[in-house]
Amino acid sequence: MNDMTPPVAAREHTVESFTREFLRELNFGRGVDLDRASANDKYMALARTVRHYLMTGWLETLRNQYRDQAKVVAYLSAEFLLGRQLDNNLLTSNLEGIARESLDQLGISLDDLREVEIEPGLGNGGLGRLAACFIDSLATLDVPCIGYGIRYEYGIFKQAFVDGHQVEKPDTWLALGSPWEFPHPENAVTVGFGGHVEDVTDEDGVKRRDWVPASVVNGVPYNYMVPGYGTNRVNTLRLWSARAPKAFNLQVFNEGGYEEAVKNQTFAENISKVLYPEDSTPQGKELRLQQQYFFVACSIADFLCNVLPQDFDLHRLPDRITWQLNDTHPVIAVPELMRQLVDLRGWTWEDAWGVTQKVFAYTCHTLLPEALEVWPVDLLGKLLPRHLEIIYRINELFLEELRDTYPGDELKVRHMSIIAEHPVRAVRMAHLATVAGFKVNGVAALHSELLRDKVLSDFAQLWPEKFTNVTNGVTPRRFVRIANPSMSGLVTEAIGDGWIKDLSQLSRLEPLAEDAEFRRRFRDIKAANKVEFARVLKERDGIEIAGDAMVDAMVKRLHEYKRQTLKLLHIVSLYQRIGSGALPLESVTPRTFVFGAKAAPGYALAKQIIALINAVGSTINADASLEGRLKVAFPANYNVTLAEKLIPAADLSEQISLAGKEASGTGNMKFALNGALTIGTDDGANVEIRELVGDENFFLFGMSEPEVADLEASGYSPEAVYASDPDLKAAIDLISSGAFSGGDRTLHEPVIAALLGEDRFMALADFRSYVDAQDRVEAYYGDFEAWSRSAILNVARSGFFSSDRSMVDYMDRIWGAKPVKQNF
Ligand code: GL7
Repeated sequence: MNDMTPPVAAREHTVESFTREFLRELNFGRGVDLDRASANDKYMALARTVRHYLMTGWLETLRNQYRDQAKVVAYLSAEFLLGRQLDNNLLTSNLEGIARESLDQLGISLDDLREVEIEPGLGNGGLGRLAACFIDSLATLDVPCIGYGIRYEYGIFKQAFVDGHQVEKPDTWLALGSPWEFPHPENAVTVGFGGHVEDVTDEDGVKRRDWVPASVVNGVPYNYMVPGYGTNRVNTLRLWSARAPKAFNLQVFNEGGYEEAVKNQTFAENISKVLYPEDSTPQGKELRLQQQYFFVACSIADFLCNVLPQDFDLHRLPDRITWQLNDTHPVIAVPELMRQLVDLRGWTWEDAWGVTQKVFAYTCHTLLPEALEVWPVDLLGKLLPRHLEIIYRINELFLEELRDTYPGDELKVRHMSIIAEHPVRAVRMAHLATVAGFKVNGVAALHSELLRDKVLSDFAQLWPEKFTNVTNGVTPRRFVRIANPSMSGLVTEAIGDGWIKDLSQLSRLEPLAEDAEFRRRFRDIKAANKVEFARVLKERDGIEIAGDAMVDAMVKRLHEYKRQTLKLLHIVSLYQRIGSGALPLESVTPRTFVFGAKAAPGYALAKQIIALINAVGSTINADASLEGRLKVAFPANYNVTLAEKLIPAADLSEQISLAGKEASGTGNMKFALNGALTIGTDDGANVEIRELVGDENFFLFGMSEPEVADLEASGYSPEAVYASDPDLKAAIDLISSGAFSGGDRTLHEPVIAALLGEDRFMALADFRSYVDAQDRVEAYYGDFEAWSRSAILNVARSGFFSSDRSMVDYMDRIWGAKPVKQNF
């Protein structure tokens, strides 16, 4: 140890020293005595204590970073959906046992303090959670990485239900303080917006373009520790917060012009005010583009000026960094780096482009055409006039190259252009990313194939070597070890704890699927997890469910392509058939249908679907004739914290998107890893899950992607399907009759009209196949030994879905970055 070591050394892991530190934090950090401390005081003191123990690793990682000058992965993402931090940091600092004992001795329950933490919901769903899993894995694998993003003051909205309808409330996650962040206002970076571009000639007579912004905003970095598991490495997540450079105009304020005086401040601080509650269908919002440019400009300036040594020769940039673009949100980084090199450092265009093309790689996360971001040139030019010029120039050179390669094929040139002409002139961010990036990847095997063959096929023909796949993954620390401690204990008892860092070791559980005693213990754990989930639902939402029914879960954003309506039609059909006597109640397995879903606030149909799910739920839950066999539980505000309770309790995982629409899915992986069986279509990563766990341990249904394409081409009539399937017709008619809306036939009409009219995502076409698969589920679930065997095999065969594996694939196929072990 040297004299730079912080006061509490990482190695000093005793209950006594922990207690000392905790009390010191309480007294000196919070200014309270133990007897008068609130739960928040105690949580804060605990968090600060834990953070001390990680500090040595963090400082050492930073020191090594400067010393080794190793290649760094900069993960640029508008979203990091972190979830609670305390549990993860207790795990990585190996302090859980010590903290629990220490707090016990003080008469405090660690579990109570855990509940105090409000999770930072700085993401919409899968894409944001993926970013959080990736930085966890990179730290665990000892790979130098900086996550760059936005410190939204308000994260994803808090969902409430009023009469079954979604109401959005602000997510005040910072209200009680945030013990995990380290603000550094002294390292603020300045970012410009608007204004104009002019020609200037510098002292050496060199002409260049000079951007004169109309306003500037400061980006203040907030650093978060990203500790690896089983290593001393602690990487950094740097989130930017926007501030006005000049807080306000005192003169105007003193004259009583209060609003006028803080105008600049409002403009600036709005930029990091709130996470856009969009999922897959971005709206062309000016503020969103401001956010994108804001965090990207801060991050590039930070890396070039603060992370790299001052004398670093930027021609060697590709040896030191890959900027991984998490979807198109950060793609404005491309012209920003060009501006940094050409305008600010006087490089030639060719040199700058040569370097730029070697440092960016692009991950696409969608297949929906409407989700591919485009920015109208009017807007982009108004906000970032110089960047628009640079984009035009990139495009001009790209189109020249295309015309050389495909002489006379103007149609192809138009299709591939970075600039779209219709309906308005706009920049296609996915094209810009593909042209500038040295690699483009999809997020599951099928998705990457469809990207290559459909969405970006022209580009894949031109540059086949650019395209690759990296199937998503999830961190086994949070989603198995922390979320499911009992199952983790059982697994560790059986195969040791190596699986936590090397999830492929789960395959060693395979033989135990044949062991009756192991199956019994596995089942008992699932049963106990259900009881715990039921307790949480009661306490959190006042929802009562049976502790022993089958838990059938569909949790994901509300989107037509994900087909919550298909799940709903199955529930309504069961209800209808029971009610009509076609299905004897005694033959129905007791089931709780759990939904968790937020709808984008502007997505009217999604909100109507939520209202319908709630309406069906209230009716079914109140119907005494069902004797409680069917229950619908739709807790509001599904988030990472609730996921960690639900997933370990689930028996059945619903992954029922229309084939060819879900890029990957990651919830599907979390469920399989916790021993739920999947009912799913051949879509996204479901394809790989099924291949690995085996057909006999997966309930496949529905059309394949080529079948969907064929049906689309030959003309799809939802009306005809409705007319030809009596069960489907009866279910839809029951909804239309007003059975779930107190006789009101109009209330749910828009949902029904969307299904019977266009049914864009072919829920009706897959209904029969889905219901048949559900019948197979029922039958199989009755054979509890067979079901447990399949559940264990799901766990044993899902090790591939660790985000550690994803990171190794990114390193091999894209980054060329290597682990750097810390020796101390
Ligand atoms: C998503 C995809 O929809 C989802 O299938 C994928 O698992 C995830 C991570 O790759 O990315 N794309 C997207 O825009 N969101 C997603 O969750 C919000």
